[in-house]
Amino acid sequence: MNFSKKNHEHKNENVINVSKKVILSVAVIAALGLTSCKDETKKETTEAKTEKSKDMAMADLSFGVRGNCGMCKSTIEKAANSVDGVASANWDVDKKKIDVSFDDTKTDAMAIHKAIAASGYDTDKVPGSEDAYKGLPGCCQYDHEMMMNQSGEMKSKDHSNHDH
Ligand SMILES: [Cu+2]
Repeated sequence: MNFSKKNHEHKNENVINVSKKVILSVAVIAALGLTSCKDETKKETTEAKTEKSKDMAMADLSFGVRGNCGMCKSTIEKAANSVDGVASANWDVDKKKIDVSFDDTKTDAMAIHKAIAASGYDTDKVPGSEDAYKGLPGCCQYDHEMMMNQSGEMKSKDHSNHDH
């Protein structure tokens, strides 16, 4: 009979549809599994890299940078950290001095001086960009004559204010 044949065909179609769905979900699961595996591999690689960079020769550098306040500190440190290869940067508001630790296979001292100067701050080697300085908040527009790279001792030995 025609009717029953049609019904049978319909059933077959359903079976095909179901198996398609099964294949699809298996493929999705497999893909998900692959992705998560990849993610784990990526993580491991990053961790290995971090460990490697610890073993690499890191150079430590300290130099004078003028500035006034906590906002200056974040601008200066952000500028230093933006240099590829810089691992850490810490500017001391009292001493007007920055301590930078960097990978000397990736960058050098001058690149760090220049990055800080570009953000508007004088270093003891590179004068700060005037345009960037003008854009700094008023409280951050430090005195260009300010002493930098001071230690407590240097401060007390400073005779620059005396007339001889
Ligand atoms: Cu400031």
